[in-house]
Amino acid sequence: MLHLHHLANSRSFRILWLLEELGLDYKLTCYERNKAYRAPDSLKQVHPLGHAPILEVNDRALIESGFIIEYLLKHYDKEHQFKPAEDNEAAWDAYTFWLHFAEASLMPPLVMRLVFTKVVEQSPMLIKPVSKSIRNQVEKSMISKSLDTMLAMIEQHLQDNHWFAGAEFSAADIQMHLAVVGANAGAGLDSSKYANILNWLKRCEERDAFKRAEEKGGRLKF
Ligand SMILES: N[C@@H](CCC(=O)N[C@@H](CS)C(=O)NCC(=O)O)C(=O)O
Repeated sequence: MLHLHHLANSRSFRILWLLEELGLDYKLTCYERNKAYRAPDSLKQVHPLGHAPILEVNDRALIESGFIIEYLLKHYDKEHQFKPAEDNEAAWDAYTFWLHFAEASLMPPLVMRLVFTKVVEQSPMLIKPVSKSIRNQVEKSMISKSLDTMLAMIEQHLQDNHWFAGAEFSAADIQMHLAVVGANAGAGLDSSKYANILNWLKRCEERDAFKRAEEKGGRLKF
């Protein structure tokens, strides 16, 4: 029995989407974020870290979206529909690279941006100008340049490849999707500079499994 614990607007959307792509039967429990935009304490009863996603498999509580994806594919994707086979070396390398890149490189500056946005939102009126100024400095010195460089690299890859692993859709697209949605939040990505990224986002979101995941888990809004 698979039981997904899904937090609104979170990485657990990846697992929901993959479960739909795989056509598996699963139980879904949805959680709302609290006022501080954190996961509710009840998630800690499922796993001590209390982060989403958590996938319960029999008596185990699996965490880490990348690991859960790999676990599901190992057990339920014997035909390599969502992960290239190892002998398809170029596609396997690309799949593995982007699966890791999403969490290890692209998510950290996005999380930093989100944290500073929340700090400003939650600052008392009197110190808001100070927190805004700190946020702006961090954005300028640590976040935007690094994101721009990564986005240029992603744009180039999607100019040369229809999907992250090459010609075929894979779970690397699922892992990258949430991060790219995060990068596209707010004013949105420049449509002339990042046309290939925006077209890829559209292709992802046109998939039936994506639409079913959205119906069940809610639309991602950052
Ligand atoms: N690297 C982990 C990150 C897990 C994580 O930080 N999840 C966030 C949601 S996107 C969370 O649960 N945050 C709520 C909180 O920290 O209270 C993964 O990929 O699963």
